[in-house]
Formats: sequence, structure tokens, C-alpha cells
Amino acid sequence: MIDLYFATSPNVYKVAIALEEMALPYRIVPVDLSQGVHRDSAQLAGANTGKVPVIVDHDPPDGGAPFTVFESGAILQYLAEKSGLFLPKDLRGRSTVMQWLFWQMGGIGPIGGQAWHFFAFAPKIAPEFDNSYAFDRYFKMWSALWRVLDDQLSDHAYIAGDYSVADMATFPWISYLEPREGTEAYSNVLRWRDAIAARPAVRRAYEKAAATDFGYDRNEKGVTLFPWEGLLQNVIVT
Ligand SMILES: N[C@@H](CCC(=O)N[C@@H](CS)C(=O)NCC(=O)O)C(=O)O
Repeated sequence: MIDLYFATSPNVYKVAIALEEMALPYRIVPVDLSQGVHRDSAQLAGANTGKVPVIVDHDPPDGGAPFTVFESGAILQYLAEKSGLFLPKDLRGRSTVMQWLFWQMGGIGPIGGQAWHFFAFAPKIAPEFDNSYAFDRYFKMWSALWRVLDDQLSDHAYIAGDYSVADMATFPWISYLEPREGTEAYSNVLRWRDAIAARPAVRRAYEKAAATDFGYDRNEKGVTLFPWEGLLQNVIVT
């Protein structure tokens, strides 16, 4: 059994998708980020980074004590190695997936997070400041990342060859926030996004989260996760 410390955010959905795709038994441990409990490592299975996702594997492959893993990219790699799935074994194939996984971790996640912040939160948190420079900068970078992804998907069905942890890492962010200029110029991304959203394991991951009691009213904090198809409303973003 694996505990997944969970808040409804793209970095955490990556892991829920992987657990569903790999058919690994897990349970969701809800974390209310608005209460700050995640800053206490005792509440996060010893992880002291103050962030979710975190997992605890109670049945690690080495047969040892329960093992805590933080950072979504490291968690995806761990789960792929544990299950033997979605990460090629050959050197080039594996490196290709890892390159795109690192690309997601270093670009899509951080830049998407900042773009979202200056779109959704800065105007509420600091209405007295002119956030337009930061807003423009991060959305320009966000579009550039969509461009790279669209180019890559122009001759690949999935990001790094076969469907892999690189796709699982990237999909939740791409499904979360679109470029400011719209999606018309990104037909390859849209085709890929639809294909991933249609996967039963992906839908199960989002549905399980939607059915979880997080101890607060998600209608109040909610946004639409798959805005292009109006699916699965009421999910918190922090
Ligand atoms: N690089 C980390 C980022 C994790 C992250 O930023 N998690 C957010 C939710 S998406 C979080 O826990 N935020 C709480 C906070 O910063 O207080 C990963 O990919 O795991």
C-alpha cells in the first residue's frame, strides 16, 4: 500500500495518474494546504520540503522499512522503477523519457505555477501592485513551452516515444492552464491532451480526488480542471 499525501493540484495529479496507470494500491491522505499543515514534516511522513506530493511506500521493492519519497519527478521515477512500467529499460529510451521529465520539472511546473499565480492570485493578494510585467513574462514563457511541446508532438504520438511518465508529468499542467493567445496554434498538443484525458486511469485519478473529503468546501475554492470539456469542477488550486 502506498500513501499519497494529496491536495488537488497538478503536481499531485501526476502521481495519482501514475498510481492508477500502474495499478499500484494506494490511499489518498488529504492535505489542506490552506491550513499550513504541510509545513510540519511530521504531518508529511517526514518530508521537510513543505510541499505535496509526498508518498510513503509501505511495501518497498527492497523489502525494508516504509520509504518516503518527495518531489513529483522523483516519485514518478520511483514508481516506474518499482512497477517496471512507463520508463524504458534501454539507455537511449530511458534517457529520452528522463530528458522530458526533467523538462517538465524545470519548465512546465515552475513557469505554469508562476503564470497561474499572476493570473489568479496576485490580483487578489496584491491589487495595489501593477503585476502586468510578471504576468506578461510568465505567459510568454508559458506559450514558449507549449510551442516546444507542440513541435515535439508533431511527429510523436506521445512526448518521448511510447506513453510514459513524461506524459503523466506534463498532462496535469497542460490541462490546467492554456496560453493567453488561445490554443489554435497548438493542434498537436490538443490532440495529445484529448488522448490522455480519455484514458480510463487518468479519469479514475481525477474522479477519486473529486470524491475525497478534504475537510473544506471545494465549491468555494474551486476551479475547473479540464476547462475545455467542463469536466470535474470544484478542485482547489493553491
Ligand atoms: N517541485 C515540487 C513542487 C511541489 C509543489 O509546488 N507543490 C505545491 C502544490 S502544487 C505545494 O505543496 N504548495 C504548498 C506551499 O507551497 O505552501 C514537485 O514537483 O513535487
